[in-house]
Formats: sequence, C-alpha cells, structure tokens
Amino acid sequence: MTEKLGEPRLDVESCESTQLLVDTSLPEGALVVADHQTAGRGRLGRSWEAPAGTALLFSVLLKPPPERHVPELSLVAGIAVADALERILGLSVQIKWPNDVMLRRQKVAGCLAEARDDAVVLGIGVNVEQTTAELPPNAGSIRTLTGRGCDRADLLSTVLDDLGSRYSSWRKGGLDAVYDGLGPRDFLRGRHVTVNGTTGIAAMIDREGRLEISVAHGDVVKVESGEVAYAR
Ligand code: BT5
Repeated sequence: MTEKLGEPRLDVESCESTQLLVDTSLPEGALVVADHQTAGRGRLGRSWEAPAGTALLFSVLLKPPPERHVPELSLVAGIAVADALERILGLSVQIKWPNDVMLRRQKVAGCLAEARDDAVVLGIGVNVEQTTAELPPNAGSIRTLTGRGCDRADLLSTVLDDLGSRYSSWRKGGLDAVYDGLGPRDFLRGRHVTVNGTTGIAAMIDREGRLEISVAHGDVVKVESGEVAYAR
C-alpha cells in the first residue's frame, strides 16, 4: 500500500482514454497523464470532452483491499479534488453524488472508478482552461468560473497529494474515515431530485456512499447508483 501516488508515470500527448493506458500489472499508484483524449470516457458509456491542452486528464491505478466497496472511490476522488481546488482557489467546492465536483453550481470535474483485473483504474478530469464555448451545458472550467487559470502540473501534484492521503484513510476506515470531506460538501442535500424513478428531497449521502432520498410519508429510499436529475 502506498500514500504517495504517481509512480511510475506515463505522459502522453494524445490517446483514446487514459483509462485504457493503465497497465494493471504495475504497482499501485501508477499514473497516466494525457494532454488530449480522443475518446474520453464518463460513466455508463458517456463521453468526456476537452480540447487539447485545456484540462487535467489522468488515471491512477489503485489496489484496494477486498473488503472495501469500490464505487465509493469516485466519492473519495471527488473529496480529494475538492480539497485541492479549495486549497488552490480559496473557494468552496461541492460534491454532487455520485462523482461530480461542482464549483459555483457548475461541474468543474468528474471522476470515474472502473474495476479491472482485481484493481481499480481511477480517472479524473478537471476543466482548467476551457472557454464557455468549449464546455457542455452546466459545466465550467477554473478559467470560466474564477476568471483566472491554474497551472495544470501544480494542480496535478496537489490532487495526487490529497488523493494519496484520502485514499489511505479510506483504505483503513472506509467512507466513514473521509466523511468530514463529504458530508459538508453535499451539493444535492435539500434539493428536489429524481434518481432511477425515485423522486423526493435528497437528504444525505450515507457512510456507505448511498444517496438517501426523503420521499412521501416520511419514508427514506437509499440509492446505490444512478443518474440524478435535480432542480437547480
Ligand atoms: C464523469 O462521468 O463525470 C467522469 C469523467 C471522468 C473523466 C476522466 S478524464 C481522465 C480519465 N480518462 C477517461 O477517459 N475518463 C477519465 P459522467 O458523470 O458520466 O459525466 C459525463 C457527462 O458529463 C457527459 O455526458 C457530458 O454531459 C458531461 N461532460 C462531458 N465532458 C465534460 C466536461 N469536460 N466537463 C463537464 N461535463 C462534461
């Protein structure tokens, strides 16, 4: 097990997706960074788009112990990205269950945890320099949201530090051990949401990473995963 993530490291100018370039036979912490992806991936077969040279795009190899619940890793990654952005920008950052990082109500980063060969390839994309025209609706970049850019190499090293520390805590104690970085940043809390056909008010993210939704008659439905529609 490692706290320092990022070794060995492969930097590429362009690839389909950094997720595909991670060799799972390498030790935990192996990193792939790309300047551009031609087929960047989101969850559920969706795509992740960013013009060359505008975003931080990387994947890191993790080998969590079998007792840990892998889907929680996209939340752990979100916590680490939020830690890093708050430190660098001095602004508060939210996490939108299950895998989005939000700044000023816009999606500024996305995380993707994919299980492969008894390991997990964790991909993170952070929008850094894109203009509004280069972003999908309801998305923002550090540039569009703060009016200033950010050095992608510095951002990567800060995110890797925070991820190393949050991941190490999660390995030992699960989501409970990193919950201080999640509960107070819950973007959906109190919002009217629909997930997998369940409509209600998002109450909280529980300590197993499920979204709790308050529905009619005071009942609570816990959702493991899914796509969220919410009132803005
Ligand atoms: C995610 O999926 O948010 C996970 C994104 C992970 C991307 C990283 S980049 C490095 C690594 N290599 C990869 O190939 N992937 C990882 P999801 O929640 O499914 O969001 C995808 C949706 O977000 C799309 O359907 C678009 O609507 C939207 N989207 C696409 N590009 C975006 C961007 N740059 N910023 C914000 N939203 C975007």
